[in-house]
Amino acid sequence: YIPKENGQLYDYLSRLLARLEKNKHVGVLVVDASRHSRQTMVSLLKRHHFIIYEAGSVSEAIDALDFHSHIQLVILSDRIDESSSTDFIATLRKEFSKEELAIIGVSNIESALLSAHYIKSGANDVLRKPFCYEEFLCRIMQNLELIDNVNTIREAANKDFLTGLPNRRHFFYSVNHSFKNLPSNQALALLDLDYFKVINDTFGHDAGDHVLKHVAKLIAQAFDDVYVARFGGEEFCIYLPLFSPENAFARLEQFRTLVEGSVIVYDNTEISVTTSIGLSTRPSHNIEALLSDADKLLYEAKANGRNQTCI
Ligand code: GH3
Ligand code: MG
Ligand code: MG
Ligand code: MG
Repeated sequence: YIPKENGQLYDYLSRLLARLEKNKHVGVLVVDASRHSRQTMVSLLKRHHFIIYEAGSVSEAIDALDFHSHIQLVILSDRIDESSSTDFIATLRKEFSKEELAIIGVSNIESALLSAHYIKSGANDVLRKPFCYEEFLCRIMQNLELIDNVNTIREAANKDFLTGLPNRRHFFYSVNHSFKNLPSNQALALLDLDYFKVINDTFGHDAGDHVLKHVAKLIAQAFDDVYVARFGGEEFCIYLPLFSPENAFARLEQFRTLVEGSVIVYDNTEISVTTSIGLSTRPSHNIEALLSDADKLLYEAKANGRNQTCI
């Protein structure tokens, strides 16, 4: 128990405790050919609750990183056999960015250029032996906090804040990065809730938000095998690669009736909503062209009386 009045110390210790809690999910890989040095390092790290892995060689290290995706930190000694530490770091950097995997070099090489060499090859940090444990831990914490912060920012940049669905930006990014060329059998659906303004006007904006979250959750569940996004307002987009027009139409119609039949309860009030869908099945390599096609079809669905899928 630390009295709150003890301001700075209290802040420091509560940050430390929060970090220790997080560390239980963080994998740390200790790479050193010497078993004895590994053990020294491991016993130090264990006190900080990390999940610890050991590798005695470069190939063991690569295997560990391939197998355990929660490894966020590599402590790399210069005592490794198959290559120099800096070459090994450069190799790792081809696969793992500095923002997803921190590498801290630990070396007893007597060279003024030691840190420069390590950092140029891609290390996040370097310590010269013998080092002070307190500093070592501070540097570990600093690097892990940086990874956490980058992850937080990345998530905020990719997610729609209200619904938690991927946003428009992330939708384009992931579709374009998944396919060099879009497959010719594909479908893209634009969904727009019907008379949503009436829902807002009748039940209030918070109720409208609740409806959007509800529909988003249905979308995430029903289309967890394809690409979905909230495009803005009450409009959603779904990209179905490798789907025939018939199968895509069936999936969207099934979803449309699911929304139509679902009763959304907000503040003891039952709200129902329907959705209009424009479904493009053009074999185009251009996602923008598909979108503009789907938009026209969505307009048609609205004009024809809403609560329908136009293909
Ligand atoms: P239509 O059937 O033609 O699509 O009619 P509509 O009322 O759904 O369409 P309209 O474009 O006139 O209105 C959309 C409304 O969605 C207006 C806007 O205030 C509301 N809206 C947009 N984003 C949000 C949001 O994040 N939360 C809430 N509650 N409302 C939103
Ligand atoms: Mg509208
Ligand atoms: Mg609408
Ligand atoms: Mg709209």
